[in-house]
Amino acid sequence: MNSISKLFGGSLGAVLSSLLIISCGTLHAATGVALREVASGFVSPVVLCDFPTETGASLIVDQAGTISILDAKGTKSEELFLDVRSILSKLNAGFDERGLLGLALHPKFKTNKKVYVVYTAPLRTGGPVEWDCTMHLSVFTLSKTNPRQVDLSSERVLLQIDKPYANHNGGCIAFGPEGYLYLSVGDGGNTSGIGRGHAAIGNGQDMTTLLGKFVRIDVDHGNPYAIPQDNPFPKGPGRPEIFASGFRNPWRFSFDRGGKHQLYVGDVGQGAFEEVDIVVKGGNYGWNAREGFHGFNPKDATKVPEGMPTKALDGRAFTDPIFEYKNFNVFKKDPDSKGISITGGYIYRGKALPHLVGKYIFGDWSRVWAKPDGVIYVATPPSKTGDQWTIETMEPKGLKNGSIGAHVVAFGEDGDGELYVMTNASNSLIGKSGKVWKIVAE
Ligand SMILES: [Ca+2]
Repeated sequence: MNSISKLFGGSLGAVLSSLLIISCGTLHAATGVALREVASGFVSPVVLCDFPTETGASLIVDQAGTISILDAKGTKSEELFLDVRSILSKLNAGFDERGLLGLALHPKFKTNKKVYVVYTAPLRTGGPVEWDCTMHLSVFTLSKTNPRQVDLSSERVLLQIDKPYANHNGGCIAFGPEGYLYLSVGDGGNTSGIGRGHAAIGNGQDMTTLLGKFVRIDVDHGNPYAIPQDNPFPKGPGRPEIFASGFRNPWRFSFDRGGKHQLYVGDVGQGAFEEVDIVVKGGNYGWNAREGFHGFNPKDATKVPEGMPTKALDGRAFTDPIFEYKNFNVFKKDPDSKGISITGGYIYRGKALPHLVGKYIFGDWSRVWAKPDGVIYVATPPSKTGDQWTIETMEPKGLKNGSIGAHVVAFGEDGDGELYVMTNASNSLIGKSGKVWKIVAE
């Protein structure tokens, strides 16, 4: 008997209880879960993915520049899978969005041993004066003598993207279902899509730069890569690598391993709205003319303009997000505000949590910038086209108000489709507070 029935007893209790279930029926579907710590001692873990040559093992990327193996027994390797610390741009002893940001193994990794990595390197020779760094997309190969280690000297840089500022890197990579490599790139940094290195129309809207875009390339052909002939603009104008445009800081994306294998991304907003997009070929997701479902004024990010532009300057229609939520920075005391910076996640397709199958699990960095008050959210797709997604706070067992007591840096997915949340408790690249938690049944 539940507590309401206990309190009122008999049929009245049953009626009240069912009313409560009706009125709150969708509010707590995100319970029945717990977070189990599976690895610690990281600075700030940003990627977890399957390591297919060892059953049950995963690779974990630390933004500070290292990759470790977590074996099937849950033991973190002493020896590093890859260590790029010597080739990274110098990182702040404080908050920093640069570092080692992306990892993807080639779909035929077991035979070709190719490992793709994204990191921020020092500004390349000849890079624009006063710009900050150069983002590298590189391929490495496994050591010929050690199957648990990448050969650092095997690096081949495939793509270099100069960055005017240190922030808004994106830097997430994954192979799509058709075998092409996708890379998310931030708008160049600073704030509101303006300043040094930002086009007058905003980098997200400027098709001559890869900043503020999703890039798609064919790493199996060409030198160093080929442009897929079904890219939306294979012959220009602008950069033929572009798959989709109009992003600010596409921080973490994933392909749904089930369903229609769609590409989901969390695009970090300026201060009013955080959003999730399903990224399609040729889509323009609006930044910096739009933030979520709203207009955006780069000259005053604190006021949401009336009306919403529906078309870019070149006439292309903007693509709406699938959902947005309010940001505390502008909507300080609004009960609908959910956070300050979205961390994109995954559609759950595992076995351990049947009630989450088909839902999008994502998070927010923290409800208060410098305080470790990150939250995990569960978004449920509408059952009817045209209806809204619903967003609930995940309430892992033992955690008050959904707060996980750390910043939510990223999510990961293992070979079985089970999900992990990666956290950092220092809001910086100082210390070793970074942890990896598996989302498990309560
Ligand atoms: Ca957008």
